[in-house]
Amino acid sequence: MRILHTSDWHLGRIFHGVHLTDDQSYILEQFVQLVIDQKPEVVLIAGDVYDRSVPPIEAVRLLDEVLSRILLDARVPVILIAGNHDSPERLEFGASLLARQGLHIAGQPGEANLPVIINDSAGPVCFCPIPYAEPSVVRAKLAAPDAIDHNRAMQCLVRQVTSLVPRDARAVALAHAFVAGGEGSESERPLSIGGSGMVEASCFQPFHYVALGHLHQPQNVGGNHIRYAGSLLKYSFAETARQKSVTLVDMDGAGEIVLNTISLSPRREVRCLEGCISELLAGPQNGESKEDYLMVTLTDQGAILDAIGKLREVYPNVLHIERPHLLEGGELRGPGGDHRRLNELDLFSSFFEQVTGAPLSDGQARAFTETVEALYRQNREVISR
Ligand SMILES: [Mn+2]
Repeated sequence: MRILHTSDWHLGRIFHGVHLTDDQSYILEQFVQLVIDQKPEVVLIAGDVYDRSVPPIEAVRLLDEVLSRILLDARVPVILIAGNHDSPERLEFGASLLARQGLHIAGQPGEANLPVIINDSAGPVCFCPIPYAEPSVVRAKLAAPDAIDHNRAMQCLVRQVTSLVPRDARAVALAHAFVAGGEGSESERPLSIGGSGMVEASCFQPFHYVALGHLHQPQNVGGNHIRYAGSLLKYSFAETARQKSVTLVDMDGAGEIVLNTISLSPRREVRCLEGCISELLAGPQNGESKEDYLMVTLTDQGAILDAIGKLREVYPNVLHIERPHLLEGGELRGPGGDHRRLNELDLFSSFFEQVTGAPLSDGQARAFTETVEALYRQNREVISR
């Protein structure tokens, strides 16, 4: 059984003010070609298909086109689940109609998510879709009062879906979660503000392979068979050093797997440049493209008039400039270091302590966390363009 695993496409993503749809379209063209060349028996997309609950029209069109080509031209079935960025209800529109064409969509957890069975010469492989869901949703949908955190919720979801897998069948899960031991990369939205939001790798013990989404760096966690395929593109400047890829999984009749990662080439690289402005204006030195998306760290000490305008004459896609010398010892840098690298709770605690002189109490921290989590939940469903 040959499986192509990808995730976190984030169609409709805006990166420092730039709509990435053209970049996503460019790389998905290669993805479709890969499906045609490698002839997998199924494509798995492990959540965060879209970047937000109401995606831009261009993103919906792009997904429509890509899925149509995979299903109708390449004739390969697709299983996809909702991630924390997708609207579960909107994503699964038409799910039972589309399933007859080989497009299996799981937006919400529950009994409708039957395992998708695909046979090879050794027998059936059961693909178990486990869409992302907050613990409160799992408690309500599965009548599971013990789903008090993400880990317990995942245990309930796995129990529910594996109860439908025949004994001795090979089983593959698709899930969207933060598995303990995984490494984040700044472009994921946290699943929980106060608590850990993590699930233990041991939740996935019943499966021969676990196709994960959520963390944007391709990586294995807790063994070879539990894997994040990583995001389609680099969605933050913290990801410049590492390569993105999709994962090709070959499974034998006993459920043993061999993994291969395949890199796709983006239309524009995401890179960081550092130097003084006069050096940088000389243009790229090592054959890099001027069109790349850049974050520039300027080492100059003094003021520079319209630095970004000057840089954009050479590098049209400079998206962000850092001026570390302007911050050092100044008022802009808070006591906790770089504020953009703190989570909401730490950031607020530091602000609170500065203003009141007293640390945030446990009760206050809880109240803050509940409020922010409620806002995130609301945001998932709010109409925004
Ligand atoms: Mn994601």
